[in-house]
Amino acid sequence: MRFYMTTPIFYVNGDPHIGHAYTAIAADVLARFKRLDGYDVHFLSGTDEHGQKVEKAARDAGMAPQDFCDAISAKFRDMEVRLDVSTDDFIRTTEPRHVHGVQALWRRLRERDQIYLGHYEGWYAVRDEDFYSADDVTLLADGSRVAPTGAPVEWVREPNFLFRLSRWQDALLQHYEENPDFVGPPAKRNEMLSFIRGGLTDLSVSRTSFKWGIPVPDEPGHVIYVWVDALANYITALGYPDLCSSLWPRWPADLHLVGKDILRFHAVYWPAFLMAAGLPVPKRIFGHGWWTVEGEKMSKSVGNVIDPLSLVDRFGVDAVRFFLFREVPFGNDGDYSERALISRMNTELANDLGNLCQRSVSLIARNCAGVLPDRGPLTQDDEEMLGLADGLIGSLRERMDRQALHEALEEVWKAIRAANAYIDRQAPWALKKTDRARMAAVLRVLADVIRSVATMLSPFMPQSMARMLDQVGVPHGLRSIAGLQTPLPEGTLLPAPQGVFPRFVEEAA
Ligand code: ME8
Repeated sequence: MRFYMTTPIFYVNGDPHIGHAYTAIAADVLARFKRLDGYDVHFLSGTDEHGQKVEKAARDAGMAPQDFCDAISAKFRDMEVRLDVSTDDFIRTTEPRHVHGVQALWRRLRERDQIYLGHYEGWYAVRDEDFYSADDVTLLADGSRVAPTGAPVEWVREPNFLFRLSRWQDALLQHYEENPDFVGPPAKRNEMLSFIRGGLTDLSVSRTSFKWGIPVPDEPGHVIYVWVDALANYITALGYPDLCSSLWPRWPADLHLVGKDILRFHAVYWPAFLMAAGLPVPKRIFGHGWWTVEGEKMSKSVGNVIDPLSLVDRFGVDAVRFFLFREVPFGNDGDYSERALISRMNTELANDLGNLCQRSVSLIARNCAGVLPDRGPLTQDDEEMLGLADGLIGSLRERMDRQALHEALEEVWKAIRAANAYIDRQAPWALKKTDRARMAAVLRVLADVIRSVATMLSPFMPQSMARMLDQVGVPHGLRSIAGLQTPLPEGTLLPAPQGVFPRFVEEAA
C-alpha cells in the first residue's frame, strides 16, 4: 500500500514562522500515521524559490538571488529537522531536476495547444504572486490599492502566455461531482465549486518584466509564472518527465496538504494544468486554517511573528506539535497564545497522560518487581476499558483519512480520561493489601491501555511517545498498529519509571 503526500513548498522570501511549522507538522502527523498503519509512504516538502517576491527579497537583502535562496532554503530544511518532520525528499525549485521537469511540462502544454501568446493587463500582487480583477481591488485613502488579501497590487501590462483555463471549467466541475472527497474540508470544497461555477478565464502563465524564474522554452524574455513552476514540484520530485523513473508510479498524489490561502491554486489551477497535460489529478487536497497570535494577524511590522524554533527550545518539540492540533479544529482558523499552550501542557500532557503512565508504571515497579504482570480473568470494567483502547484504531483511521486531527486527539483523550477513572475506581494501591492477583491484573490492563494510547499518539509526539512505549516495555518491532495485535509477554522487564511530561513551571517575572 503506497501513500504519496506533500507539504506546500515554502517561499524563501523570509524566515520560517509558526504558520509554516503548522503546515509541515500537520503533514508530518498524517505521514507518520500512515507509516504506523503499514503504508509505504513517500513524503515530500521543499522550497519555492522563483518569482518576483523572492527576487525582491534577495535585492532587499543585498544578495544574489541564488545565494539568498540557498541561505533561506537551508533554514526551512533545518526547521523541519528540528520539528521532527520526517520528509523523504526536499525539493528546491532552483534544482536542475525541477527546472528540467517544468520546461518539459510547458512544452507538453504548448504541444497540446493549451498555452497561447497574448498579453495581460491588470492588477498583480507580488506578495500573493496572484492576478486580480478590477472588482477585487480596493482603493485606500492614501491612494494605494490592495487585493482582498490586503496585499498591495500594482498595474501590470505585458506580453504573456496564457493557459486556456476557461476550457477546463466543465471537466473540473464534473471531477468535483464524481469525487466528493476531492477537496476538504467540505466548506472549502463548496468555496472552490462556487469559484469554478462563477466562470474561469484564461490565466497568465508567463512574465516578462523580471528575470528570476525558469525561462520559457524557446521564448527569450519570458519566465514561467511562479505558480506553474511551484505546483509542478509535486511531479518533478517524482522524476517527471521520466515516466519510467522509480518514483513515477506514486503519481497521482494521495494528499496535498495546503493552507486555505493557496487552496485555489491547488484545487482549481493544478488539476486543470494536469488535465490539460493528460496527466492524472491528485486524489485529495485539504486546506487548513490560519493562525493569528494573541488575537492579531502575524506580521513583521506588528512584531508578533512567532519563531517555531524558539517555542521548541522553550516548551519542547512534542508539546508544540500537540498544542497546534489540540487547540484548534484542523481546517478552522486559530489563535496562538502562550497561556493556552502552557495550560494544555500542564492539564492534558502532565496531568492526564503523564500521570496516568507515571502512576501505573510506578505501581508495577514497586509491587511487581518491575516486571510486566499478566492479565487475569477480565471483569466487565476491564473489558470496557480495553475495548475503548482497541477501538482507537478504527476511529483514528477514519478521522485521519478526513484530516480531522483534532477529532483524533479527542478520541485518544476520551480513552485517557476513561483510564484515569478506571485506575481511581479499581484503586490498585488498595488491592495491594487485599488481592494482589487482581492488583496485578489491573496494572496489566493499564499497561496495555497506555501502550495503545502511546502508539496512536506517536505520530503527534514521536519522541515522548517513544519514551512512553519504553516505559511499558514495547519492543521497537511492535510499535505499529499491526504490532498492537501481538500481546507483550508476561515477565517483560520494564525500565525504571521516569516521568515523560514534567509540569511546565513559568519562571517568575
Ligand atoms: O504559499 N497560519 O508559500 P508560503 C497557518 N510557495 N498557515 C500559514 C500561515 C499562518 N499564519 N502563514 C502561512 C506559498 N501559512 C507557496 C506555496 S505550493 C506549490 C507553493 C502556510 O511560504 C500557508 O497557508 O507563503 C501555506 O500552506 C504555507 O504556510 C506556505 O506558505
